[in-house]
Amino acid sequence: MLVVRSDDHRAHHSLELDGGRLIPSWEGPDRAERVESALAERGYRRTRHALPVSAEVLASVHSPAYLEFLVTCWTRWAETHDGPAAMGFAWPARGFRSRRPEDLEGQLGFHSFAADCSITEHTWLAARASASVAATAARAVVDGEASAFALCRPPGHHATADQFGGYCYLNNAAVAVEVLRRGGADRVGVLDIDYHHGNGTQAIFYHRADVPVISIHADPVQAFPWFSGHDDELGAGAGEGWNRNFPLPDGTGADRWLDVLELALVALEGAELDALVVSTGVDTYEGDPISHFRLQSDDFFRVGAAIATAQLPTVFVLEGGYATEQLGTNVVNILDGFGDPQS
Ligand code: OKP
Ligand code: ZN
Repeated sequence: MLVVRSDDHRAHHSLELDGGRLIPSWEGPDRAERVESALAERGYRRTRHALPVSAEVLASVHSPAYLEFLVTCWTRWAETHDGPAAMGFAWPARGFRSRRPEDLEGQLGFHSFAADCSITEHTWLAARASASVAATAARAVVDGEASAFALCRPPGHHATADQFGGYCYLNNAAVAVEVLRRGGADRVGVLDIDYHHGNGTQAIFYHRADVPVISIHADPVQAFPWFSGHDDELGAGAGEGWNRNFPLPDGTGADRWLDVLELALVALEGAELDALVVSTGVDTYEGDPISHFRLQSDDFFRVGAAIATAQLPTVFVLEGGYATEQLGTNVVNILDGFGDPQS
């Protein structure tokens, strides 16, 4: 399997509000390093550097105002603040208006939905590189690769058209979908197996029938992002029936989780897809420090093998996974389980 990567993620290490303190984010550069070394150890030698994602593809996923905000945020922040991270602290919550303010601190709230996520000097560089990794992996599949792994960091599935949050700034999975669609795949499915609900991906494609989105995740009554991911969110308008959520309780282990994956794959089979994007989070691992499912490292082989039964051109896009030491093993177990005759 082809691996697509970039070094530009390294300078992005943001701060997050955690237990009343600002701490270095759980989502740090060491994550990508662990995945890189596991890939090398396990013989994944076909590696490609990301080519820059086009402005056109980015604009098909995100709003112009949001992209402009991301590009300029740190410079604007540093002109008037000496604090180490730009983050919102007031949001257009219930009863408020969603009219975009002019002031930067207001815009930080307008363009985010969570305080686990901040913008620092190189966040835009890293976020754009991450989207470029996804775009390049998708392009490789358009050009004939059976599958590709996009080693994305920061992750993307929480990012909506115009909001960051949950460590995500640009929606890498949605970028991959758009590149596949432009390359001739009429119907592209998203299968999101991260522990957390991919609220951003759901929102971006909620009204579309050409991009079915299926997610298996922790029940939002118990877990972040709390306000998205219930099983009655089925899509709307033209997209009605094309969004499916499978929320599961904390403590869920591999047998139950894999049964639900079978259901998700049956739903995808009915969608007659041309290609598949897998939002590949391994924070379902039992040792994950911020998540509460109980998959073990060996179970990830079964996850990859099950996804292979869909027999679709597939782009794996890295999302979460915070048990850093086992992260590489868990990710590569999925890829190995999937298998790829070209590798
Ligand atoms: C991103 B991805 C509070 C921690 C809250 C939310 C989890 C974001 C997960 N400091 N962070 O889906 O793995
Ligand atoms: Zn996650």
